[in-house]
Amino acid sequence: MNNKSRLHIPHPTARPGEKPDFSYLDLSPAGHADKPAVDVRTRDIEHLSRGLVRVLDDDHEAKGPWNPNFDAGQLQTGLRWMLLNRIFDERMWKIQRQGRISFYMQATGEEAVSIAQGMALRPGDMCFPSYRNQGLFMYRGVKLVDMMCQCLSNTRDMCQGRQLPIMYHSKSGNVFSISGNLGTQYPHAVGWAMAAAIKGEDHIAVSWVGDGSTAEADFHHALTFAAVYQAPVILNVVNNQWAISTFQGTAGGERRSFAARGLGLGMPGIRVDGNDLLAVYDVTSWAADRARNGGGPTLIELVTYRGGPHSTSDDPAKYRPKDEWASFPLGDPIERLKQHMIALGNWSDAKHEGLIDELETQVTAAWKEAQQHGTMTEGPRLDPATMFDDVYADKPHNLELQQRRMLEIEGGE
Ligand SMILES: Cc1ncc(C[n+]2csc(CCOP(=O)(O)OP(=O)(O)O)c2C)c(N)n1
Ligand SMILES: [Mg+2]
Repeated sequence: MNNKSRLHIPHPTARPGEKPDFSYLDLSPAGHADKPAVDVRTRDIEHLSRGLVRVLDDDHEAKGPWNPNFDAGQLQTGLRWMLLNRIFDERMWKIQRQGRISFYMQATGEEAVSIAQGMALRPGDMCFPSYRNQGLFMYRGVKLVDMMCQCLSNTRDMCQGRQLPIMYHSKSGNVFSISGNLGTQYPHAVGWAMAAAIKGEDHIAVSWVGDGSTAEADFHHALTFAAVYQAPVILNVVNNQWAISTFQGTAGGERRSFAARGLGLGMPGIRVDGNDLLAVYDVTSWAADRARNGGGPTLIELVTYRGGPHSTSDDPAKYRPKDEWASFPLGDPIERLKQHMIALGNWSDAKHEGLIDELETQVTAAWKEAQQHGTMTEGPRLDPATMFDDVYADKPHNLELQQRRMLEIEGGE
């Protein structure tokens, strides 16, 4: 036997107890990436899928052509919403640990994705989010109390108790329902964008998946349709390095960047520092302009790090070093923006603490209000008889039977 073939099993660079090792991450210095015109040919910007668009440098200074030159108000808006996202997540985590909701997922360390991209889009654009885009729901007008009531499956739950906690939607905010089946939002977004193009609208669709979800067939189908029909869509891959306990290499990130996934189809890809609010905002605005001007889809890879556990159901200490987040070279998006604002002279530690207090109070008030509509242990409760409504336009026969049976049992008691 002289067979040299070997099955390659990707392994993360560090497991629990080992020193975190991010040497696999290609980093470009802030300000280095060029910014092409929005009608550039894909073949002329292939390098942007390999490099990393960064604006904020390690000394918290904004640099280069992708700097959106935010004024103090815009910087504060970005900081406020990212902080709200984090404080909300921290509170919901505790609430789950107290046994008052059954499940939760945080976006810790990834807040710049939802907030910067939310800021770069227009209200008429349609968003197809993943479960880590709660910041986007907040930014697009969903009240905290309504998000909490969804997690409580109580009488004010927007899903009327039919969904897992965190599966929000917002019709008025143009944010599609979160799906538990990974990646389904990608073809939905592309289909919506194709319809917008057929109707001659200038709205675009935007979707998000994680690094792990790029291994789903839906991801690839969606890319093909988007490229073939030049759909006005932004397809985001949030590369937070982990997919529950498997690292990004398991989904195919070892040899080429996720941003390069569309190149074979002629779709441009841009790899961006996902923890840099300014860079994410500007890259998203560029892709939105390109789509609105008939340039078709763009794939954006947002390089970030999942600072917390995957969800309330797992323990990352079992599969990655405890101090990995602290060693992540792109840091924490909130801390970086805060330091940038302090360096500019329009922010301070005292103002920051004041803002945290204000947002904590807002979250506490929302939680008080949410509980009035019922918790897992206290009423009021949803009427079980309504659980068959609003699922199918035409109720299937088997559900009719089940509903009748339930009413008989209830009536008999
Ligand atoms: C089709 C499908 N397969 C598997 C799962 C179970 N699952 C839920 S989240 C997840 C990991 C996804 O990781 P990634 O796409 O990187 O997103 P992240 O959680 O890091 O944001 C898996 C395997 C699922 N929900 N749907
Ligand atoms: Mg991931």
